[in-house]
Amino acid sequence: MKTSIPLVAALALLPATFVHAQSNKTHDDMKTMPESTDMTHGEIKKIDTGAKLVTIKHGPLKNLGMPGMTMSFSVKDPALLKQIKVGDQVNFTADMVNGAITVTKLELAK
Ligand SMILES: [Cu+2]
Repeated sequence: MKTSIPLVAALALLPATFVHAQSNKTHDDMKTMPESTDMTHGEIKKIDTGAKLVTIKHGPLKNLGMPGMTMSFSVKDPALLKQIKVGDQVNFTADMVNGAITVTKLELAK
């Protein structure tokens, strides 16, 4: 009767598996970083509606590995530019779209 050997082996693994599952619970803090609210603060410096460009003095853009600076961005939706004016404080997200760093989401900071 060698069929009992695999059963014993399986039982021996159980305690280790249980401890591992418990230790994973300490990683719950990862849930406190929702991507949707990961916006960067900036100040509008220049708007070029024709070229669909906006110059923003911005804080660090973590997803692009970029430190804070003043630079121009393409805009995905030119309608965004009608909602802002030079000097506005904004929160925005930017991403690489077709090789150009592009503002993908923008809202006025309150
Ligand atoms: Cu930049």
